[in-house]
Amino acid sequence: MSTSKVALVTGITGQDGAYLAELLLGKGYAVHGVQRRASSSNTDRIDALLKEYPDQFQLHYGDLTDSSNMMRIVQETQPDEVYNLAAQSHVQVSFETAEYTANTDALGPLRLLEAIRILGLTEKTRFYQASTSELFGSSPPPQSETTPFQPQSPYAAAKLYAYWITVNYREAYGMHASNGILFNHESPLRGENFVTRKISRAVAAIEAGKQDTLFLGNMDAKRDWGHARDYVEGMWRMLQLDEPQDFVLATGVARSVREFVEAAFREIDVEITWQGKGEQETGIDAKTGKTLVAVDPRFYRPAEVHHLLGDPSRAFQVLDWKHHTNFDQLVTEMVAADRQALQEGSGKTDS
Ligand code: NDP
Ligand code: GDR
Repeated sequence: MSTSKVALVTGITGQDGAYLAELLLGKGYAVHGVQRRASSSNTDRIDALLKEYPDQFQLHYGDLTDSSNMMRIVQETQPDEVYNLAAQSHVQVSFETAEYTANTDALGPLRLLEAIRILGLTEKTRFYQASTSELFGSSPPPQSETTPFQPQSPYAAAKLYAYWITVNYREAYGMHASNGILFNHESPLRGENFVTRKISRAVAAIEAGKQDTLFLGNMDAKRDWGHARDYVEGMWRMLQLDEPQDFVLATGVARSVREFVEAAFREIDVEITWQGKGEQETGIDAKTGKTLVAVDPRFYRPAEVHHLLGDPSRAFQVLDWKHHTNFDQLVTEMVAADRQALQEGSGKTDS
């Protein structure tokens, strides 16, 4: 299918930005991405796409904390669809950078919505807000679109504002604005300090003899982990609906961090057995007796979200969306990619 539509994607250099760009470019969209200025290159995830689609794919320097810049980019690009993926997206980091996180994650979407409104584009431009399962926080599982929000971090509190301002602009100005309430989604492109990628990289590095031990925080936390490639498809489907609505995207299966560790080590034929409890817990290689996993309380959070498990029924019914990659396939793909990166000499081992 080919289209002459124009999409503006913030957060283009992130994990989801790369998968979404690939999807939209493949559908024939002209894609404009917002890139932050950085002292060294931050376009690794999209460099291949920039080469492959030189006429369809263009980057603009920008930052969600800069209203006039957002206004200019929206004016210049006149997008049919805006995907607001940009965020300070790390929950633990948000406790240390609470004000900055609020500025980017709460006021950033407001700035974009205001740009669309002030430029008279409310009829033309559809808006996707990257909302999150972190909004549910301590609400017991399973969580759906009707579950009360109980945010547990500055990140989640900022995203709560973004969620409601998106609903508000939909209701107040009739905008086609939707929230995707996405549960955790991962991939080989996942940032290196999120737990899944930290684990997959460590497993590859331990196998290669480049790392001794993987240090983690709370291993009891449970998450509903899917693959980013599946989730960007759901984002796009939301903006193709006649009526804007909010949707949970999830797999419907939750696993603990500990289970992710076990599955990842199985990929290199290592069986982990656990000893001790709490801060004393260690993961031992059942064959060699070596300690491969240990707890470092530095990775504990001031407040934790213990159990996220999504109910994606509405997305299945209305969007005809379902995940294709399950937990085991996700772990296999991530560990394989990090093993290959190490073999090719591009794997960093600084976790
Ligand atoms: P990443 O952390 O991989 O990417 C975040 C992107 O936002 C990067 O491109 C980053 O740029 C950019 N960015 C950060 N701050 C600013 C700013 N002030 N102005 C402009 N751009 C900025 O996140 P993901 O791709 O994983 O997630 C995409 C979105 O979805 C985020 O909003 C996240 O909060 C949300 N989300 C993610 C989920 C997940 O499991 N992945 C689940 C639910 C929601 P740079 O590369 O320069 O740092
Ligand atoms: P999360 O993802 O906080 O769910 O936010 P993350 O991978 O950071 O943590 C998941 C769980 O693992 C526990 N954990 C650790 N986490 C990290 N990062 N590092 C560790 O060493 C570690 N040890 C244990 C955490 O405590 C937590 O319980 C992600 C982000 O992508 C958000 O932007 C998004 O909104 C949500 O997912 C849905």
